[in-house]
Amino acid sequence: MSELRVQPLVLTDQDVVLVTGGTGLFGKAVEHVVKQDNLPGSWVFLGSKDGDLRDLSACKALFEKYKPTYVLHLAAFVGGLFKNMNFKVSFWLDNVNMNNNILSCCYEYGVKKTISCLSTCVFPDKIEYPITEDKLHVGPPHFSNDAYAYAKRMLDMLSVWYNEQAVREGKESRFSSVIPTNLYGPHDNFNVENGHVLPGLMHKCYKAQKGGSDFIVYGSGKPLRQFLFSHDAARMLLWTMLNYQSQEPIMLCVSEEDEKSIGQVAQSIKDAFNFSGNMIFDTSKADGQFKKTASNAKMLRLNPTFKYTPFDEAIKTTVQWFLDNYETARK
Ligand code: NAP
Ligand code: GFB
Repeated sequence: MSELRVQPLVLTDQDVVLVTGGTGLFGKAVEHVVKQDNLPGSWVFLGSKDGDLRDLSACKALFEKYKPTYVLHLAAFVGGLFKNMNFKVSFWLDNVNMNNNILSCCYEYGVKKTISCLSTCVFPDKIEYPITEDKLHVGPPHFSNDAYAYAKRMLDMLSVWYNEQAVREGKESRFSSVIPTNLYGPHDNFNVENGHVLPGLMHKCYKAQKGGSDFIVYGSGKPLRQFLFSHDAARMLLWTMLNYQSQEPIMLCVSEEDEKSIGQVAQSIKDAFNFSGNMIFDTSKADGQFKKTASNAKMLRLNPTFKYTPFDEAIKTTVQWFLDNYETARK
C-alpha cells in the first residue's frame, strides 16, 4: 500500500472529529488551525472534565454521545524530564489505560481514521542519528522516561494489531500514529517542576525579571533538542489525517540543522523577555538525554511544500501568549 492516498480524505459537515487531549498544548493548537482554516465538520475538543479516559465506561459514553468519524488521540499523562523521572508508574498506568480504552472504542465504533501520538523521546537512547521512524523498537529507551516510552511504544503496537484485526475482518486498516519532537506554544504547561523545558524557562525568566533575581537554567545547557512550534505540529497532524494512509508512524519535527542546545534556547528566551540579569546554569540538575535528533525526511518527502514558522517568531508568540494569559496559564 502506498503511503499517500491517491485522493486525500475530504471532511464534510457530517464528519465528527473527536480530539482527545483537546484542552492541552497540542489540542489547542489543532483547535487554532481548525478555526484559522475553517475546516468543515463538527470538531469536539475533549478535556478530562468531559470524561476520565482511564475509565472505559467514560470513553464509551463519549463515543456513544459523539459517534466520531475521525479521532485524533492526543490525551496523555505528559511532562518534562523531571516529572518523568519522578512519576513512572503513573506514566505507564495512565497512558496505557487511556490508549487501550480509546483505540478499542475507535475500533468498536468504526472510526474511519485514528491518529495517535507518540514522542521522539521514546526512541532507543543508543542509536545512530538522525533517528528514523523504523527505529522505534530496536533498543531500550533512555532510563529517565522509560515508563512513558514503553507506554507509547505499546500504543504504536496496538495500532498495528487493530489494523491486522481489521484486515482479517475484511475492513480497512485505519490506525496510524505521529511522532512529534519537543513541542511548545500557547496553552503550554508553564509549571517549572513538571513542565517541559521551553515553558519552564519562560516562567523562570518571567519570575527572574519580576523579582530581580538570576535566571536559572537547569543542567549544563549542552543537551540538544529540535523544538517544533505547536501550530506547525497541528498542521502536520491534520495533513497526516487526510493524506497519509500507512500504519507506519511519521515524525513531526524540524530539520536536523534546526536542532538547538538548551543554552541557545535559554538565550532566545532571555532576549524575548529583554531580560538583562544573569543567566546561570545549575549543573546539579539532570541533563537527561543528550540528544534525540530525528529526521523530518519522510514528512518533507510526502509533504514537500510544508512551511515552518520561524523559531524566533514562534518563541515571541509563545512568550506574548504567556504574558497575556499569565493569570490563567497552567504554571
Ligand atoms: P498537555 O498539554 O499536558 O495536555 C494533555 C491533554 O490530555 C489535556 O487535554 C488533558 O486534559 C488530557 N488528559 C490527561 N489525562 C487525561 C485523562 N485521564 N482523561 C482525559 N483527558 C486527559 O499535553 P500535550 O503537550 O498537549 O501532549 C499531547 C500529546 O502530544 C500527548 O500524547 C503527548 O505524549 C504528545 N507529545 C507532546 C510533546 C510536548 O513536547 N508537549 C512532545 C511529543 C509528544 P486536561 O486539560 O483536562 O488535563
Ligand atoms: O523538555 P524537557 O524537560 O525534557 O527538557 P526532554 C529537559 C532538558 O532541559 C534537560 C533542561 O537537559 C534539562 O536539564 N532544562 C533546563 C530544563 N532548564 C529546565 C527547566 O526549567 N525545566 C525543564 N523541564 N528542563 C522530554 C520527555 O524529554 O521530551 C517527555 O521527558 C516528552 O516525555 C518530551 O516526550 C518531548 O526533552 O529531556
